[in-house]
Amino acid sequence: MSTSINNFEEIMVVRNLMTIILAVSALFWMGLYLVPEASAAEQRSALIADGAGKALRLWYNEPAPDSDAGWVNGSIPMGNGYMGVNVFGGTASERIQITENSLYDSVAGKGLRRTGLNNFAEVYLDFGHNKTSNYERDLNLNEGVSHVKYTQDNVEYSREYFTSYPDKVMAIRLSASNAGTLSFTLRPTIPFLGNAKSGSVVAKGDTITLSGVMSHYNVKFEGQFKVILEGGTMKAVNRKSRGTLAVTDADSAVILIAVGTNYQFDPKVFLTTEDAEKLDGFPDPHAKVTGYLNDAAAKTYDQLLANHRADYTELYDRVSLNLGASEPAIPTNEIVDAYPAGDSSRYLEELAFQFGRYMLICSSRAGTLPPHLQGIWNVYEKPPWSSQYLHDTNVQMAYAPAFSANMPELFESYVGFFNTFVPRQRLYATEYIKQYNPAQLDPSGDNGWSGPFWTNPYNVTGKSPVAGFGTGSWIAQMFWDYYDYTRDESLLKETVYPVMHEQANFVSRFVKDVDGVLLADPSSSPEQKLRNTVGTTFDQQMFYENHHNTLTAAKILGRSDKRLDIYETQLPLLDPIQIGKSGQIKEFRQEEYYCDAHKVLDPHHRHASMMLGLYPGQLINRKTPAWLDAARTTLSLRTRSSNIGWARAERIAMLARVYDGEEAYAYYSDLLEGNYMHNLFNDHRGDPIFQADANYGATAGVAEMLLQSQDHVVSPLPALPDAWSEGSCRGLLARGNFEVSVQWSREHASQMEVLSKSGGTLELRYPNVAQAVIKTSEGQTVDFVAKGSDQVSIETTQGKTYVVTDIPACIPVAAPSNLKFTTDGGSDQIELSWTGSADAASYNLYRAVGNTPDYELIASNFAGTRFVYKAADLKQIDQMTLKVTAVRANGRESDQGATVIRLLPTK
Ligand code: FUC
Repeated sequence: MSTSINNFEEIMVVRNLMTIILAVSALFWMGLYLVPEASAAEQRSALIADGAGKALRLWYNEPAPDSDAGWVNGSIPMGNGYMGVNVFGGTASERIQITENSLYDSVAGKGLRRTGLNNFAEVYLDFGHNKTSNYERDLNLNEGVSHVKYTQDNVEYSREYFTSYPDKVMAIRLSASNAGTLSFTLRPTIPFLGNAKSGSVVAKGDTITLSGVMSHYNVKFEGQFKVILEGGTMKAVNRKSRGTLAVTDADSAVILIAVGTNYQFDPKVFLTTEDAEKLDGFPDPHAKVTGYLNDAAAKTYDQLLANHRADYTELYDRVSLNLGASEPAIPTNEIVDAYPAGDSSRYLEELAFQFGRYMLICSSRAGTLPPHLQGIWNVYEKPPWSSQYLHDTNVQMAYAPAFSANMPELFESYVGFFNTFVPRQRLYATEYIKQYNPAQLDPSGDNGWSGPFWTNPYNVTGKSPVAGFGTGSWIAQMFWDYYDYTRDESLLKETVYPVMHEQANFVSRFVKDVDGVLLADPSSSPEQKLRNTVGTTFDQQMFYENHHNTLTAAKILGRSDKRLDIYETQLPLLDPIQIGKSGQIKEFRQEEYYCDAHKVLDPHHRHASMMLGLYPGQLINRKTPAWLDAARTTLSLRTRSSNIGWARAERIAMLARVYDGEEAYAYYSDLLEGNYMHNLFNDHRGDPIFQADANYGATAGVAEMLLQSQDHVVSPLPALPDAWSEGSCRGLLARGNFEVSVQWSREHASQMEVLSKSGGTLELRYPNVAQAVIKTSEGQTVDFVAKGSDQVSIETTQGKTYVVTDIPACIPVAAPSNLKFTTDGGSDQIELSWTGSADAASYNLYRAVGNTPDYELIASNFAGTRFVYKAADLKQIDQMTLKVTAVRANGRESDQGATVIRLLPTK
């Protein structure tokens, strides 16, 4: 596409208008600058008003009901990687449910709910407070701390809870406003005792030890609960293997909780075939858990809290989003119920964005198991889909916000898990190459690793007809993103490159030559019912992306080898995108019109796997405008009808990537309205079934609305909806390790800041950015090269912040619509007509033949809303996309156009 050039006069008019807007908005934002205390968040970016100081809180004025329904809808989730915790906040009896991600039973049963991950402990604090008033409980996202407070018998009781990653414990502080009025019984229990699980709870001194064995994998588990009192007395009572600690008349108390199992990140777990022997030789968790508890108990509560805060806020405070909401006067359940009506919709949108980040911080920490379908929270004996790891969307969605929402090191949790199961995948890879393409087999076993589908901490299934081997390349893409966002070369060398290269190795041996292209066989598009076919777009796109990224990484590291040569030869033959007769990106090669490949296919399917090159991939972007238009068409054909949480979350991002802020926002609204429960857990599809992926995915989707960089061009505010006309965001991460903050007013960026964390060239795209003022944060003028009016290129210095102000407003040019053929008899001449754009002084016509990614310009700057297109090859070309764009008098062209597919009429 041609780049539009601006008329200078228009810019000046707009500049004057902008001066007024900027002055008004400066006054508006100054109000926010005057927030009295400068928090750590404000110090990060002194220039962007980000609403720091505003508490982002979930709060309620009653406890969550003591039931499964209360757990899923009302309890407050916490976690530190070592344990997930759901706090109910009861007053007669507090219930704290604990999950440990390695406590597994056999994966058995049919249907949606199967045994698998088990509930670790149900812990009760019996207070007998039945006549309470002024009740409130909350979860403060700014600090990762939860509270309960109420009054009973004129005493104000309060409790504070946090789960600490650095100290590996949960800590609870219980206080009372009057000395000597705190009495309770601590009563940890083991849920679901029976054949599969045995154990006991023993109280001794100030500590209760809960321990036992989950028999299928011989998982030994232990939890310790220590009570530290100020004033009062405590008494250990043991009745029938049910130990309790009764506290009487204390001033205050602290409870510390540590848990663990004998599970380890060791490939032996996956390589041992006998389930009961997988953990053989690993030490009993007693010493480990005792160590966690003793180490924590050697510190004061305040020290533990300070450690937790420092660890948590270091991650959490990197990013803020301010949509102008103020702290609501009504509890979170009412906000959720009222959404999208009510005064607090913006607040819920901010809250849900940060809640996804919070959940990832809770559930994905280095050295601990990564988040599964339910993150790190499970109350059931038969959790949905066994709480496993699914690699056909769910795991990848969990990690989507890790990079864009600036918490890349949280991916270390997955790295540890991946390294544990990948040796098993290598064996599968050899098996599959032997089975599907024996001529390509490396007899010494150097066949790479193949993509898994279902995984749990103990076993990984090989292939599945439900999804093709593209799952593996999709995993490798997360590794690539880990590097591409952080630009840490030693990470690339040690951690990322080997994973990508080995995945490409498997793929390079697996694909087969079919009529000159290299296709996956067998191949399935996730969850669609047409299975074991050839060359689905899912597999082809994922393979293409990984081959491409591996070659890029090899160049960065200066590597060369024989297999890299093979990947290079194969890359152009992987045929990742095919455009169908509806103008759609085909999901299946046998598809002609949208979704007509087979009657078993669901045209409204929740998965949109043929679009993964658009998001989270990088294949379809502004530099492939014909593919981008096909992606837009496909998204509208897929419709908004799926009510599945994660699918809605994924579409937020996909629509953002085709620059449709309104539709992206519509999906975010659908998700918040239709899937978010009172505690903000995502209800997968209304059963209610909690699934964490949409929580993580919503955050990633919103991040894509605010910042994109898939083509390595840093693009702030690419898909801002009208509902967010005023706002700011701080600290989102772009590829290239650029940290980006933006403040906007009337949907126009008034200030952008880019912190260059690794140096290098910054390509920055924003309408009219080439006419803006660009300085360093120290006020030095910055040299840049303008690439048209909307992009600048800056050679950055590591550690410097680049501040962009005075960006002239750009009034977008409305696109034409309704492009159609007035006459087309299959000759070398066709006549086109369209509905004109009020902004157009003239039009441009383009065409893209077949599957080509780019358009060629056919005619430019012609007037009227009809065009007779004559070309000798029109008689020969089976399929092409035609596109008309509007051009304003100043030369600026509409970002989008009207498209139509031209099929050669069959004679
Ligand atoms: C995939 C998805 C479903 C669900 C399940 C756990 O099968 O298609 O929607 O998320 O995983």
